Amino acid sequence: MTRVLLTGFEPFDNATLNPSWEAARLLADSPPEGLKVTPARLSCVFGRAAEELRAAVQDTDPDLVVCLGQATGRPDISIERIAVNIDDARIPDNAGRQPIDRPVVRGGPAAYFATLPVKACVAAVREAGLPASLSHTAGTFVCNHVFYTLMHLLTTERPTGRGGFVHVPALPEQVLDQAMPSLPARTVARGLRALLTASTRGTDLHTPEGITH
Ligand code: PCA
Repeated sequence: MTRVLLTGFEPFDNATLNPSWEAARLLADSPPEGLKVTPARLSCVFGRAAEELRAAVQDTDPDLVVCLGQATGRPDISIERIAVNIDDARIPDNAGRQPIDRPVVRGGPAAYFATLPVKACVAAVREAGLPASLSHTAGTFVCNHVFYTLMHLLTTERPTGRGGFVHVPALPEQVLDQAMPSLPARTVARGLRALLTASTRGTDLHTPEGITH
C-alpha cells in the first residue's frame, strides 16, 4: 500500500471554505486503489503551516506528499513545477503576519523543482475530463511557503519521497456574483484521484531521461 499525505488549507482572506481542504477530505474518503490517503488541514499562517506539515510527514511516513491550495481566478487544476525561497505576502495571513522579501529557509537554495511527474499529472487530470495545466509559479504567499518547505524537507531528510503542489480553482459558491472561474470540490477530487495514480506510477514520459521534474 502506497502511503500518501494529502494536505489542504483552512479558509483564508475572509472566506468560509477552502476548496483545497474540501477536495482533500473527499479524496481521502474514496482514494484510488492501492493508496492509503491521509488528509491534513494546514493553517494559512507562515511558519505554523510549515510546522504542521513537518508533523504530518513525521506521523504518516508517506511515500508521496501532495499539498493543495486555492488559487482564486485560475480556471483549472494547476500542477506547480517550482517552489521559490521567498515569502512575500500580498495580504496578511490568518495570524496577521505579512512577511515581505524574506527567505522561507535562510541559506536554502533559490528554488526546488517538484518531484512529481508533473507533465504526466497534467495529462492524467485531462484524461479524467478536467482542465489542467503546468504552472511555473505558486506565488509567494503561504502556498509557496509550504511547497518550498516540503521540497526542502524531502531533499534534506527523505530523498526517496516524492512531493509537489497543486493549485485548485475557487468553489462555485465562493464566486457566485464575481464572474470568476470555479470548479466543485467533487469534480476537483475526481481529477486529483487521477493525479495521485499518475504520481505513484513511475517516471514522466514527457521529460528527458534522468530528469524527474
Ligand atoms: N491559497 C493561498 C494560501 C492558502 C491557499 O489555499 C496561496 O495560494 O498561497
